[in-house]
Amino acid sequence: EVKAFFKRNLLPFLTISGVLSGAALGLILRYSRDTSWSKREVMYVGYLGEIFLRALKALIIPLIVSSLISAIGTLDLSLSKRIGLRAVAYYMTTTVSAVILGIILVVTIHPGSGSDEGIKQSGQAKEVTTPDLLMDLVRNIFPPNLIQACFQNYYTILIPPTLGPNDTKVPKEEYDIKGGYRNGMNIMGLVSFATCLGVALSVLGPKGRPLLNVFIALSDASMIITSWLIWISPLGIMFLIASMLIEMEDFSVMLGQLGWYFLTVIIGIFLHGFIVLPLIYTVLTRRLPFRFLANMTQAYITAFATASSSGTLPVTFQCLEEKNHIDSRVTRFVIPIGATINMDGTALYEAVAAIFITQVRGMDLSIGQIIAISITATAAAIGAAGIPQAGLVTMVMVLDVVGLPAEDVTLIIAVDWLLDRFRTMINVLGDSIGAGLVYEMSKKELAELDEIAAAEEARGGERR
Ligand code: DAS
Repeated sequence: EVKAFFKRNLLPFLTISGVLSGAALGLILRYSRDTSWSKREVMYVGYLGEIFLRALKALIIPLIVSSLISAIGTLDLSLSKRIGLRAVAYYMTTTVSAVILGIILVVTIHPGSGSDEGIKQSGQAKEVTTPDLLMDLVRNIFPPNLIQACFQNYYTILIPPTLGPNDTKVPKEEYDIKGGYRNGMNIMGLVSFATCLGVALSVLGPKGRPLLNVFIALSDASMIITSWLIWISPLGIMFLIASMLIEMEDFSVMLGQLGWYFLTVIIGIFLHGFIVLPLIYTVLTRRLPFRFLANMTQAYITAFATASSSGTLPVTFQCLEEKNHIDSRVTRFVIPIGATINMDGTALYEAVAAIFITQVRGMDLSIGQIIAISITATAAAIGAAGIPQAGLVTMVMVLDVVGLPAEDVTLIIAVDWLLDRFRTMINVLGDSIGAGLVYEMSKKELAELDEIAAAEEARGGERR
């Protein structure tokens, strides 16, 4: 019994020990000397982590495109519509509830009060306005060139490459300073195209089957590669966390208002992720969420280590299908969309950050402005990509709505690289619980679909 338990939980056990040893290694290295670490040394420490991160990213396109197309293509249209609507209803409800929770907390704790000696404007932000970001969204959702969408996204770079932990990991050439855009996958564009193609193949019926089979095979093959990759995640995560710790700014930035702001976001994120969402899951499925959450451990640890919902996608699929036995037609349909538009952690963070900055600026907000902030924080979270610090960029929309300039984001940038990891963890958790709920609500219809398919198969066999 004990042997079976360890065999079943070997990977999460290894991963958690990877996190702990990464933290220990990082702190020992960091405090082993008082001079700061050079970028080259940070790269050496994080080398294996970088390999793991890039291997995960390499899987994103084949996995997202083939999973969406094969999932939607194999479902009948009416069921796809119902599953899609259930997913979007859940996404909207949980994102808005996260924003409301964030606003209640930041107004209650009021982290921006007191004198502002703890807060300093650090770094220069590019002049970015809401129309810029709305144009980014349009360019991303409707990519004029699908091949280009595989390596070029339109997310405005707010802060030029600085010494922030995430930015030192992104080589300079990946910042196209001319357009101010980051070269990375345009996941939103690929998701919108794959959804359309999946629907088209479903409409096409038998004639589309040969192409659909290609995507089904590609999706399953990508999952096999994921199951190999996941076994190096403990090592990858360990070095990602170690390199993160040796290059982080010293904790003194956490004193004063920034520390209270950090605490407000963390309290909100954990309340939403580990109380509100599990409560919704328990009420709707009439089952306690502990086993479901325990089975997702690998996914949210990877989310924390990579700070990228998209990068964590392969692991999220694996945990949902292998551990929580969610039907792959549901996971491969709702997870790529959820990882792109459902970001509860980011929505809560954007509302808290914007109101915190108004508090530091000594501004009083009217009810109308608070409502405007909750709407734009929801929209900004939907528009944020599943890449590191995307939420920091789209927050410009929220600041804009209360008349604050873009560079005010530099007030909170010192702790953003760590908050990003926590909010990404909750983003992934929200997507996972969403998939679990949509599956529970769609079980019966999926079974009926299987019966029809089995009957057709039997009839086909008789005819042959
Ligand atoms: N890092 C983003 C993600 O991957 C979240 C954010 O930047 O807010 O979900």
